Amino acid sequence: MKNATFLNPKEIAEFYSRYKKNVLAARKSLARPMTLAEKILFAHASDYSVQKDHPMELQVDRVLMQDATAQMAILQFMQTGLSRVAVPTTIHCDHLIAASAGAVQDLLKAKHENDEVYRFLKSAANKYGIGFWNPGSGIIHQVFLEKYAYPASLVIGTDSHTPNMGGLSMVAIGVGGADAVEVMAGELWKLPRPKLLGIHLTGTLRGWASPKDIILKVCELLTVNGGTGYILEYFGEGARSLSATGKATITNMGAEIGATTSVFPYDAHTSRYLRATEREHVALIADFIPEYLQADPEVEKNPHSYFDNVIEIDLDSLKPLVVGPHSPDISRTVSQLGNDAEKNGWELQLRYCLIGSCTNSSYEDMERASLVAKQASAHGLKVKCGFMVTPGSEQIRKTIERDGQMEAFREIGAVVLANACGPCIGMWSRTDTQKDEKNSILTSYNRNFPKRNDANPQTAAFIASPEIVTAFALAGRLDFDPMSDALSGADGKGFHLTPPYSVELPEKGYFLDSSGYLEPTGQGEAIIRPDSERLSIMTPFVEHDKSAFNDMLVLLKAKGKCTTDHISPAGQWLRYRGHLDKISDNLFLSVTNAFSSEPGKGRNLFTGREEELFKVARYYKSKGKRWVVIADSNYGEGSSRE
Ligand code: MIC
Ligand code: SF4
Repeated sequence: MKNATFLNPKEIAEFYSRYKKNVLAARKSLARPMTLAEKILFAHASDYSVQKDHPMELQVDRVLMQDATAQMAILQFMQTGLSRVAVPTTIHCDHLIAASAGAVQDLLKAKHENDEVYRFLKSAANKYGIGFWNPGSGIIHQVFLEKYAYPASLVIGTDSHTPNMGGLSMVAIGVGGADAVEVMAGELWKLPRPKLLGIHLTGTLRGWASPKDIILKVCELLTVNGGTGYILEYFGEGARSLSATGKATITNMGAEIGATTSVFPYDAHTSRYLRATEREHVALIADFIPEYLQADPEVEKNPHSYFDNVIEIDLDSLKPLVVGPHSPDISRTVSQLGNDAEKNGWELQLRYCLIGSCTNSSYEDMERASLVAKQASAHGLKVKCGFMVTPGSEQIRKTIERDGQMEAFREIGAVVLANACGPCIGMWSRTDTQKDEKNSILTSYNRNFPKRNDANPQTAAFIASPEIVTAFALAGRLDFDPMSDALSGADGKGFHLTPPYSVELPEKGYFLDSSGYLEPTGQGEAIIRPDSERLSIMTPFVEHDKSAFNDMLVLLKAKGKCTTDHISPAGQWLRYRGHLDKISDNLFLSVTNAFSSEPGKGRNLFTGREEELFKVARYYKSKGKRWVVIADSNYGEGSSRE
């Protein structure tokens, strides 16, 4: 078993015997049926009698970090003076690769430009006993799902889409680097006890509807902050009808509604996925203890007694959706999009369609999208706008290269990007539009707030499933309905697309690949160039006494939506994620301040000048004056930046 290096069989067996014992003890102590999220949390808790308003102290099984957030986390870990991490940890290099010409050139360029950051992360990983995944090996969540996920485990990751792994029946939560460092240093992890929201799925998906549409529906129903403070637990016959990777699409995007995480019960799909990805030893045990990997039967029978809130979604009647622009909860059916676009004056011509990202780059996603592409090729039709494909990992890339999906994409005119985040996080050297030019794009990603993909506030970004995105690329227009409108083939004859059927797992098995992995040796030193512009060694923070918080100046009062992307934008700033002083120059750049006319600005109370907030903050610091920020309702929601 090749993957034994990733999930040691002996440790897995020990984990499940401990887990079972802990669930039984918690059930006895609570003396009532439990949901799955409760079983996993209580089995990892130091004390399951904790009151609802007390934080739980949890034993975390694993930590994962991506290259943008890992820099600051490792710099903090170095302050602890420890020689190795206390829990298994991995670093995945995916965020710093900019999309431009295509996979090969883009990867070479990224390796050159980020050389010192990669060197630092690699050397630190080696020294501190952290597994390291090289740039190009895949997007953090896809690689983790393929190699490290196992049902009932508890992981934290320095990326807000860590809940992706909830699709494999585990509790996976996105955190900032400081939380990760505490766990890596051997501390228990504190989590305010989440509330529970049950999502009852009935029926089965039909036609063009896909798992993506389930989560887009949840976004519509709950809105962008409706999940705050909740774990979303899916259940019902509809939940049992979905593939493991389809479930991961759904739990991934729970981040968009502010949910702590989302989780699906274990079933035959999960088992098949584990077996297909070299984790048969996990499936063998999990298949034997299903009652520990799902909610107790009473919960499904009477959900309102066990969840704080319950919503129902009927999959039989679910239609494919398109959300956006600018927010994932502005939703309508695909068929209504044309009308909405005309009414709102959105550019009808699509400039780009992009599929992939950690949310939708599984084999099943690529297969369904490629079935649409093949229908077009059969009629000699190519895409009518830019079309980019991001495979989620080298394993997926090699498998779809072997099985022909990649060829199908190329045939209709796709550019294949590196196995990385790319345009999903604004790492996109886009040249077809002028700055501030109004235009429309459609992606299968998860976030679509202004400037997210290309730094242009006038780009209207919409989100849909990969197969719907591919269908739209063939029409090149927002006012196209793949379910009823005909496309015109090379011979001028019209034809209709038929909905793609699902192939859950590759018939010939995955092209298994771990070539991008480096096992740590525990040797060497973390390398930082003394003159570095990208990395700076940190100095310990001073401990504050309470009196330090008196008589402070108000730097800003946030008004309206104020996510981490308003507080510390990404895109070009990803460069400085390892340099505390330089990254501070993007502080609050996009925040609307109740006391000033332009976003990112505020009044300096000493000089009376209105200027960038980071300049005001630096000025106060130079005068020894402390300052405070007054937050609005969703302050700090979104990404995992600290
Ligand atoms: C994102 O999707 O916004 C990111 C980029 O992955 C962030 C992490 C980061 O900014 O480093 C996230 O989701 O946490
Ligand atoms: Fe990367 Fe996009 Fe996923 Fe964030 S959401 S981890 S940027 S692919």
